[in-house]
Amino acid sequence: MKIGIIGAGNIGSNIASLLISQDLASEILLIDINEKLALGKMLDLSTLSVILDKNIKINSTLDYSKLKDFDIVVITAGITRKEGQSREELAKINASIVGETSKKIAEFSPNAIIIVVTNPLDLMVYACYKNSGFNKNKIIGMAGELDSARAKLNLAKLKNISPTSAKINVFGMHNDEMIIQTSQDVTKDEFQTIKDETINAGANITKLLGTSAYYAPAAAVVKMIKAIKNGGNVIASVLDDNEICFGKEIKLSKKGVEKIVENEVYKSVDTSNFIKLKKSL
Ligand code: TXD
Repeated sequence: MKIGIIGAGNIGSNIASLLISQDLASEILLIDINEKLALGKMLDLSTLSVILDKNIKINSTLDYSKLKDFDIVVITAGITRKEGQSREELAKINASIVGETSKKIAEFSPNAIIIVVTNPLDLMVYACYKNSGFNKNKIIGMAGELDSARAKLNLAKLKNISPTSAKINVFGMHNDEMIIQTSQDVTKDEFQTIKDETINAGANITKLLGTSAYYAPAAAVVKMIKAIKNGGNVIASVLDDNEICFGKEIKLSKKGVEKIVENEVYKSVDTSNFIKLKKSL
């Protein structure tokens, strides 16, 4: 598969590294407004591919015409929230970056599946949809897999079980209003603790690193790419018929979203803020 990555920063470059090590791409193209950064990452990743004995074409460019007929394009391009900047301001700036990028993807890779990573995630999926003109089933946002993994870790810690056996998922918006669902036996207090820790997980990492998490977000994107390649279910942000977007369980294939797995929790998602913000983009 030919996989393009727009934004060769922390998440973008880690996605590339995982794709190389797991033999998931025949070709990788990095595009970043910071041409030097993309070139440097490309050279480092190319060397990594030789060390791992992989034959993968890896390039970097600012020229979108090189993104011709790619199968999957991941958008991580954007800016991070500066001090004093409101969520609305960030949404507007990143929506214009994601919007421009989406138009270019549509021009050169009209059959691609787009995975959006840039925050604020659900709104950026909408911006991508509006600007690419793609069908809803070709655009998916990564957040639910990341938030669910964080919830699994928190449940496992509390119950002293292994995170891989923790039965808990996160749906809805990728913000403080996320909806957690578990079939595990937890008390009300335990549930609240897991919820609080999951909501704060990203901010805690940012406090420690001075930048947002990137290993886990990159791995979550790669999980989605595997589901596209081999078929499989993931939690991802997808648009509904009312052009509202939030995290749901979906079945993926090479054609994109095959099916949304219905779940009663979707009815309890508060979409009012999303609707307000999408109008302001
Ligand atoms: O769950 C999730 N979806 C997320 C999302 C989890 C963690 C972080 N999340 C968001 O992903 C984060 O808030 C950012 O909006 C994106 C990317 O995060 P990353 O940590 O990779 O940010 P970087 O390292 O700053 O990389 C962004 C790159 C950087 O190299 C910029 O030069 C580039 O984007 N950039 C652009 N590239 C191409 N075109 C344009 N216009 C552009 N603008 C910035």
